[in-house]
Amino acid sequence: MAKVADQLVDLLVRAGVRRLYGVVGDALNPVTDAVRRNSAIDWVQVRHEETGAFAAGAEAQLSGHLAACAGSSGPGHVHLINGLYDAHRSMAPVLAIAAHIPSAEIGTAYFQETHPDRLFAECSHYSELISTPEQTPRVVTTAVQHAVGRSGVSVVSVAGDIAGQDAPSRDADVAVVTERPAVRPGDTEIAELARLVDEAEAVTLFCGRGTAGAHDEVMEFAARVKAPVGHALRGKDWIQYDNPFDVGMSGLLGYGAAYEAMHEADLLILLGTDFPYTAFLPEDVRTAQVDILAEHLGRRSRLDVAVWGDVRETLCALIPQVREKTDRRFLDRMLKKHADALEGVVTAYTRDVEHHRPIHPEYVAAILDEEAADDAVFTVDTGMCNVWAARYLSPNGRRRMIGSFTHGSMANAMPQAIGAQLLDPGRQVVSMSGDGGFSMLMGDLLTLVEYELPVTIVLFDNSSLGMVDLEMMVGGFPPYGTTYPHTDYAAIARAAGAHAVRVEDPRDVRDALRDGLAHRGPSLVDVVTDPNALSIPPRITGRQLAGFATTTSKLVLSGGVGRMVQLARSNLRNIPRP
Ligand SMILES: Cc1ncc(C[n+]2csc(CCOP(=O)(O)OP(=O)(O)O)c2C)c(N)n1
Ligand SMILES: [Mg+2]
Repeated sequence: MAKVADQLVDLLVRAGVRRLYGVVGDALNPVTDAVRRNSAIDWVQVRHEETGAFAAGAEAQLSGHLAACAGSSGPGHVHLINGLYDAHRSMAPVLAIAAHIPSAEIGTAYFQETHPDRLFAECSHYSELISTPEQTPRVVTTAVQHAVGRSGVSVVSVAGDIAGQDAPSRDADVAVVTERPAVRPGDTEIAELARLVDEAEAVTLFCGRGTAGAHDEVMEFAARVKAPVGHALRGKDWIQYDNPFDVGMSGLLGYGAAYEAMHEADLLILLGTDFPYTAFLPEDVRTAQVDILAEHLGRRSRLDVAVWGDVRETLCALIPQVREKTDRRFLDRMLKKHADALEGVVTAYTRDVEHHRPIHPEYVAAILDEEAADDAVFTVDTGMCNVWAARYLSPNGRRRMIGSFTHGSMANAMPQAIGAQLLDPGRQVVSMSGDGGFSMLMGDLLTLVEYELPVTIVLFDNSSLGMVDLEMMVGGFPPYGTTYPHTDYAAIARAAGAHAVRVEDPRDVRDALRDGLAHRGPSLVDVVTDPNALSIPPRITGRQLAGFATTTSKLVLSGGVGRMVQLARSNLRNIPRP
């Protein structure tokens, strides 16, 4: 007779889940046993449950389909929480199973007792406890519909004794949602937006993650209304490539002329972005915003038209309704500004960098961009790796870059790489890791080795919590608690069974990366990098930058921009000569 746990696992499989990441534990035993007996799903044993949650979140972000993780009672599921926050805030459909203490003990401060249905309330759309077997099909189905339908986390809690009981007679033959619908905004909003576009002389588009799958429509619209196109970090994958209207990225890590294009426009259209830094958004420019989530509309900036729908559908409806503009002076001026801005910073890493010791991290990022595959997945640690990835990785529509871009957690990259590689074993997966981030969940290097995953970890090893060091410096604090003793991570990785090399001479960087990327199992390229890589523009004073996530500054960090300069120059060649 099937148990509650069998029914739960069977429902996950029907919803498309192929792996359950976690660490076993007594209350979870009926679930792991159900996985063992079900050939359609694998158990992936990680060394820390947070890794499992990050890995599931990465799978979900890359595939768009439901992924899952599990934790045993109390501390086991508490360990999931940071990874689940990240998945939820990245809008990744993830279902977590939180095993619970024996049902008869709930409410008695029993050994390991927590209240998982409450614990996960803030990082999920749905968090419920299965108290009787009869609830199982409906609770699990509802959890799936929440995670997939609303793009985020659902948590199902179940005590071990309940999970081990006979399943209810009602079969779990419920259809579950798998694909998001296309959402077309109302005619009134489209007409109003078209009117604003026709009235405006200078339109700028600013694009976020919601432009995924809408590259062609964004370009067609920009061409029609002669609009410069900027992006937020999460829009980079979808917008920066094949973009003759590119004016770069806005924000603290930004570069180019996105800021100017947004502020000097007379209509700014925000496309699928919940860009959080209001200091970078104009206060006196007419603004329209298009988003699939109505709650995103207007929460960061002034808004003249709120358009509730997905970006692609909106643009398909809008394009035929707007008049084609002929005056491209604003666009050309911004493209020129963009190219000039990039020229101004290009020397940041190029000067004598082949001899610079410790190795300049921008040099490593630039070479990695050249050596990585055209369809590589990059996972990027929070910290300075965000800066290097934002400025040096060249998207092409087939590469993908994921990080903890909304939650901003450290230690995300290597765990996300585990999920990315298991999802697609033939694809090149590169983890751009900070030494702080890597060492935080370093135990899961053993997971890479155990499953022989060919992930390449490129470790930016500056013996420092570099991003915070920088924050302290600009905040007027003396750096404190930001350095680590030098550690030979390559030796640790070799001892764990991975291919690993420590690189201290810049001339060895390219070969070390090539070898790491070509290696058929896990590899770690431990590059000893300069902790003082970025200079702060001298005009920044303490009060202007109050912290990475809470910045009120409009200033961006200095540094190079790699291949983008060539792109900007080639876009200038598209400007028609009079
Ligand atoms: C879990 C967590 N703890 C602390 C922080 C604050 N924080 C942000 S970046 C950072 C430093 C990261 O250091 P490392 O991984 O070595 O990268 P680096 O900036 O040196 O390249 C810290 C401590 C955070 N974002 N997340
Ligand atoms: Mg570091």
